Amino acid sequence: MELKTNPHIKLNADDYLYHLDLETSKLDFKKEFNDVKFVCIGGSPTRMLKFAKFMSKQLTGNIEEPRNYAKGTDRYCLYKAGPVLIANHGIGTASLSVVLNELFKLLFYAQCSNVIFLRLGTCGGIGVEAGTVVITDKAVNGELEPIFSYMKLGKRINSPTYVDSDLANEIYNCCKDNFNVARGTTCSVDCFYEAQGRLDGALCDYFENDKQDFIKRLQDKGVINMEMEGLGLFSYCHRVGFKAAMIAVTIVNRLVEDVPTSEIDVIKEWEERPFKVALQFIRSKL
Ligand code: R2B
Repeated sequence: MELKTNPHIKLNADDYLYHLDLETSKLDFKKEFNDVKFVCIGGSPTRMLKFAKFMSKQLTGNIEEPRNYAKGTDRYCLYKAGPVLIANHGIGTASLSVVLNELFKLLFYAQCSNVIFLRLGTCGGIGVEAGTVVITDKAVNGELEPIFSYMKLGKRINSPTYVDSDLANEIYNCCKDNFNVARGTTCSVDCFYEAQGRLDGALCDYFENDKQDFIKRLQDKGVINMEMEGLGLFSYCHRVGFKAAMIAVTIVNRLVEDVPTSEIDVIKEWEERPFKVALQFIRSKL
């Protein structure tokens, strides 16, 4: 059997998932991962370790330090809590694309089916108060088009993004009574500073009124948050045939300010909100 999106990848071949430091000849992927039904990813390894501990305790009652399957590398981390695989993806689509390719192959070698990907992230809010959990129902690029642009063999490919609105609705409906959640369009870009119209990067040749015009244009298009991985997530998952959703907490309202609060305890509490939404959704499916 071969991976349907790459005929070069065969089920029983030796493969080394380099950035996860996992080898098919050294680990029985099917035995370790065949029961995986959800893959939860987020930017920071520390936050995803926290999520792994939280999910282990909630789903299995296990309070031991979770095993990091990717401990041979410091690129990414990889944990498992019951049927949930947990990894970090770093910042931006380039970093996300590497771990997604290797996670997709891991799921193929483990012969998993009907897996749902959830990105649990942080983002900047547009007109929603900081601490709001945003469920994406449409993803657009910095030109406000629902298109993910990437390079293949030296050519630029523009691929339309697809957000599974049934899945987004399901997540929203299962948590809307318990959490401060909003549904809307996410603008996904490659840079934290200029592409998001911030005035506080080292490079900036525009002014407050230009930034306000940009943010207003976003708002007029229904954008309620900005981040850096959503377009890639939806595009890659759609191409390989996995459902995906994004649950991202706003850590700043960009209509008011550019820089998130420096109160670290407040940020930490906000960062855990997507954990709770994901747990509630995952529990509803088990
Ligand atoms: C949100 O936060 C990170 C940048 O600080 C980035 O990964 C994103 O999308």
